[in-house]
Amino acid sequence: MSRALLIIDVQNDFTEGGALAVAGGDAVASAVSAFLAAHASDYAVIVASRDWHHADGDNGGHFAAAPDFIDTWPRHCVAGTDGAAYDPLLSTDAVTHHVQKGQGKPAYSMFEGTTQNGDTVGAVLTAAGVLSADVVGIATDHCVRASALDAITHGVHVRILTDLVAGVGAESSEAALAELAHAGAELVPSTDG
Ligand code: VGL
Repeated sequence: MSRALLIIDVQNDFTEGGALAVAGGDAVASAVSAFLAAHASDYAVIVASRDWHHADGDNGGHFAAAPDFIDTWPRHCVAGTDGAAYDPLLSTDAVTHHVQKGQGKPAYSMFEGTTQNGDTVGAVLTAAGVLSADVVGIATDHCVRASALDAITHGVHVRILTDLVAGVGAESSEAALAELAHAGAELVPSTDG
C-alpha cells in the first residue's frame, strides 16, 4: 500500500527567529530530519510545502499591520526571501515533490498549491496510488490542520505524527487535533511510523 509523507511549511519564518515564529518549530525541523533518515524509504512520495507569498500587497487580506493571528498575520514567507526558505535544520534530500502555495492569497492547505511541474498535491497522490498519508510540520492549528483535512477529503487514510508538529496556540492546536481525530485522522507518535 503506497504511503505519502506530507511535510507542511517547515520554513524559517515559522521557526524560532522567524517573522511568525512558532515555539518548537526548530525542534520539529530537526525531528523530521531524524525521522526521514530512518523512514524515508517507507514512503512512495514525500511532499514538502512552502508558503510563498507575493512581496506586494496584502496577499488577499492575509497580511495585516495589526494582525489577529487567526485570519490575519504579520508579513511572512515572501517568495524568494530567507524567511520563505526551508529551515536549514530540515533535511530536504528525500523530498520528491516541492509545493508552493499562497501566491497572492491565503492558502493554508498544501492541496491549494502546486509542484514545480504545476501538479496539485491531489494529482501527485493519485498518480502514485497513495492510500495513506502521514502529516508533519507547522502549524498544527493552521496549515497542518487544513492540509490534513484536505488529505482526508482526497480519500486517503491520514495519520498525524504528533511529536512532529508544532502549533501557534496551545488551545487551538488541541482543538485542531481533536477536529482531525473526529474527521478520521489517527493521532500517533512518530515512533509508530
Ligand atoms: C501558517 C499562519 C499563516 C501555517 C501560514 O503555515 O500554518 N500559519 N500562514
